[in-house]
Amino acid sequence: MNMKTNDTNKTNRKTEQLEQHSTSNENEKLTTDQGLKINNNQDSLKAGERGPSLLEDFILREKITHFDHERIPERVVHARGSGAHGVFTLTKSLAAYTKAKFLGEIGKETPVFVRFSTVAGSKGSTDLARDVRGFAIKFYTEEGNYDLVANNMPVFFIQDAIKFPDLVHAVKPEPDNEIPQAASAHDTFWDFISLMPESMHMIMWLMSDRAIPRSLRMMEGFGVHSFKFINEEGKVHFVKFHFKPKLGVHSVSWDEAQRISGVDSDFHKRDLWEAIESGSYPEWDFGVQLIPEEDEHKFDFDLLDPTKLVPEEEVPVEIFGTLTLNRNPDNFFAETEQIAFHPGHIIPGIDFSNDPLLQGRLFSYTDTQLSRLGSPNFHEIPINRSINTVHNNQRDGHMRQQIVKGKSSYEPNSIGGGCPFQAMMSEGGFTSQEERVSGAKVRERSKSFVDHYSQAKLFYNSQSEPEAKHLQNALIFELSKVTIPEVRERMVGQLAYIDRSLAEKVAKKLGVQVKKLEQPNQSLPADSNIEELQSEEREPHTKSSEALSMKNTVKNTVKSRKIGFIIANGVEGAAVSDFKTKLERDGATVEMIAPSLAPVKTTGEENLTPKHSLTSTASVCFDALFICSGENSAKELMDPENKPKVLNFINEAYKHCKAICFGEGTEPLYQLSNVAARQHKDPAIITWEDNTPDELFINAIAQHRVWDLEMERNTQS
Ligand code: HDD
Repeated sequence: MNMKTNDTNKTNRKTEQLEQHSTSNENEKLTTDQGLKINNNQDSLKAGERGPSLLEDFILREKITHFDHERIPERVVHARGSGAHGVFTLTKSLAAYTKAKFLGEIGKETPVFVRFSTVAGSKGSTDLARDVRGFAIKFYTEEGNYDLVANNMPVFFIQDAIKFPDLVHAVKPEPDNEIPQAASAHDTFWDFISLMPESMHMIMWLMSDRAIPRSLRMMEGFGVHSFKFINEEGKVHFVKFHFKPKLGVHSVSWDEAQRISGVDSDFHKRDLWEAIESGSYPEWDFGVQLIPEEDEHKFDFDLLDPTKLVPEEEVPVEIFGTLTLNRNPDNFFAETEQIAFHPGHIIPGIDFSNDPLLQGRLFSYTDTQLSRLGSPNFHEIPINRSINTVHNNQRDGHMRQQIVKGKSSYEPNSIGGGCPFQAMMSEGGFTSQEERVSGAKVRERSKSFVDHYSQAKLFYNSQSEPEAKHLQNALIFELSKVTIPEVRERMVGQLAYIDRSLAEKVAKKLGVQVKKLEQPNQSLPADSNIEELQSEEREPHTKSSEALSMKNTVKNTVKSRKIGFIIANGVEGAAVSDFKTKLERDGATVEMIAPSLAPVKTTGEENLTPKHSLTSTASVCFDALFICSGENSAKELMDPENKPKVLNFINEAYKHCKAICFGEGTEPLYQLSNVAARQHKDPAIITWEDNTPDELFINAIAQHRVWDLEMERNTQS
């Protein structure tokens, strides 16, 4: 029995099902795939000890053959992922809106597996790429699997699935030289984007700090499309899905992101894994925006347009449940890699809208699994199995697992007693929502999809000053990598429709002019009256929205924040343990960093064992630093060998707007660092002169970063 599933809190129908397919090698003998015990796994069978290997060596052949075939194609997008098991708990009933059973009964728990991902990079690329993050959830409900294949941004680049291959080809490494990896900062991406004004709203999100999250546990999740809820009476509501992290939405700076990519390119994967292992389970509030079917047309945008969000000021997000991740996978490949999501996996009470992006997705996901997992039987892979047993007449195919008894595999039949039977609606049988549709067969975009700039403007207007500055810098960074001046200029022309001063600031750094575009909207039919349909003056109903700025996020907890304690011989043992206890009491994680990995002598009885040396880690791997009290330890840290490294730690943390606490006796280090040059009170710098340093430090860490002082901190350093 696997240790992890012994925990009764995490045992559910899905873990029990997975357990039947799990194995452990503990205390077992090595065998071949046929169960034959192997006596020598060191040498191949040879004709004489220096002779050639023999074809007869079935053990060698089996081992090498399996190895030769152990890679499968990576996902064409979202290749790099991190996953975890968990539970979805309903806290308020949605039965008035949907007949989906897992959303009906308060307290109901549904097992889930969540896979987070970056989009553009390959499987081995860095976690800290500037990119959208996937947030795909498989709910193992009693009515079958329900997949919500979501992202950490509420809108998308394109309005119609027919443009998806173009979008992905543009962002992926360029086809001639396969450069650059996991980055949108290159010619083809911006060439495409500058010709696709419908992507402007998403570009604002992508260039914002949302694209460089501090942690996968500190991101929002959005279903993007409008979906439909249908209740027992057949009443329909449009619904937008939200997941709001209980730890708040937080990001790193771009400079930090680039450093993290070098120091620990698995930063997000490790962070998620360690948080779950330590029992600090990531949690999200599950919320929905509900729009009665009859209100479909009451907005100044089309609910079917995936480049638009419904401002929370217009339709509030109501919270109905909690998503908790509480168990790491046992095997990355078997679970995180082989899981197969599909927006078309729905259950009674939930249905699709006519969003043309969603409609195209409904084809793509099963199709891709066939090439990725190699068989129409991918639903039989343990992680993909429904907890509701599967009964149908699908049969055979590569790697079929289920042994279906009986003679008939067709319907209707009399030989099999007519089984399996169709289910009536009252028995949970799925029926698509009855909807009247009419119209000429046309290959066209609805004119209600034409306003591409208002919500881009809304997003930009809603950013706090530091956030807007980061967004601006992101555009400058990305577009500076574009080698074709015409593309840069066209992109700046697009930005001018969002915000003139943003365009001007970016243009200045790119060495181009802000010019009016001759044809800003290529997606319109040639005979459209563009001036009438899309005015650059057009403003959204909502001029700014609090929910769109991370400034207004949760900032009252240090739970799971990683604090680096810099220590050396002679450190004040009592001060270290006091600070550590207080931080850990509030849920933070403390890790010791010393000049070497050797045990550190304190002024007390106990030695401290550092987890890191000043060489093996960097300040970017921590949320805050405590330069631990002690005159003697400060002296050791000022050794010529240690001093540059310690100062680099402090100066970098300072530059990245983090909380830093200087203990008693560390003034010499403080004076040598860039922190000493500060001219104003900085709430995130705590020193030996403060009365309640522990409280101040904890409060500063909870604020995440002092982004407002970024300019000041950086101009001094
Ligand atoms: Fe997609 C994977 C999310 C549009 C085609 N998509 C994929 C994953 C996520 C999303 C989170 C990773 C799932 C996993 O972890 O295995 N995709 C989205 C969102 C979209 C979106 C939120 C827009 C609102 N996707 C989209 C379109 C198409 C695809 C328009 C094609 C027409 N997506 C795919 C895919 C992938 C995929 C090629 C690659 C691997 C997979 O499906 O299983 O089929």
